[in-house]
Amino acid sequence: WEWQYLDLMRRIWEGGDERTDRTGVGTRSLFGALIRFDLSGGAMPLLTTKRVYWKTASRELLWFLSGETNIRPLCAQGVEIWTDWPLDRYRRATGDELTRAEFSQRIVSDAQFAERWGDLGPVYGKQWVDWPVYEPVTEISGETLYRLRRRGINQVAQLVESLKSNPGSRRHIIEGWNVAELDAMALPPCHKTYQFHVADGRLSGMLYQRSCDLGLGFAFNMWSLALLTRMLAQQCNLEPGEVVWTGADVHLYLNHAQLVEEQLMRVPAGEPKLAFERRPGSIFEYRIEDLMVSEYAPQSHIPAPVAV
Ligand code: THF
Repeated sequence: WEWQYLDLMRRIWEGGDERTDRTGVGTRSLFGALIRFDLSGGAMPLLTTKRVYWKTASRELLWFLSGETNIRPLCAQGVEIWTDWPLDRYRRATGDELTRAEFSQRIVSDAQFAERWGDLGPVYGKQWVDWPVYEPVTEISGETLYRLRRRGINQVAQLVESLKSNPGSRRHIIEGWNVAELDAMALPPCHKTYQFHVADGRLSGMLYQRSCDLGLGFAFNMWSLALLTRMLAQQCNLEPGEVVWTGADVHLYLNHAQLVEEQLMRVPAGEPKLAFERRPGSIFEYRIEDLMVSEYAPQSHIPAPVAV
């Protein structure tokens, strides 16, 4: 499968449309791509042509499932993949030029500081497990007044229920794109729509990603899609089926030239596997220690800067 990734990378690097993007870095991009992977036998879509920090990616997914939108629990685990956005905001607002490490340390050690500067707004975690709902409370001179319901919709819990009670449904969806709240998010969701499908006792998962950083984010996004599908399958007593990743604006940042050129010279090797150490009581109770990856002997990590 990894050739699908490398071919896409080559196609974009050699023939993608060059465009200026939000971050000002510049990209080459292609609109519309699809990659499939079969999860049978414990297989996972983990790149072998560079080391991918699958624990970091998994901690991010568990953080989404916890409903958190503050980077504090991530920083406390040494996960810095979301730190650059709050840091950027902090620097702009205060003119304080502290380093990322100092900022992250402060987020961990100072709860008030974290509350003030560490929140990303109503991003994935919020929308996945607490999508806001308004309910009518009263009518005053012909106008209905609404209030925010204390608990929003837990899409993930509802998904597990619907997979169990109505597996044949074509509505097994988790949606991150809450139009009304986009402005309040540090970054509107990239991996915005997940859909699941049950056939022959197998659970497949599909992701629609509106925007994909192919050099950096993709490895994480593909891993997380597969991990989420596997966790849901375990919870619903289904066998893992396939994952189908689709990307709309799929791009390579121009400052990822070294990564791209190095990775395109490498050849995939090995078939990494994932097993769960136990079956947690619910989809919300997985811990990093529950994940056991084997047969992963990747080539060396290739660092690349993240565009903020
Ligand atoms: N913005 C951009 N420009 N690219 C992205 O991939 C991206 N995301 C999330 C939100 N905005 C994005 C953030 N996710 C890394 C990985 C995932 C990220 C952000 C950064 C990253 O730097 N990975 C390094 C290792 C980092 C580490 O473990 O310390 C790598 O080499 O993989 C895509 O969802």
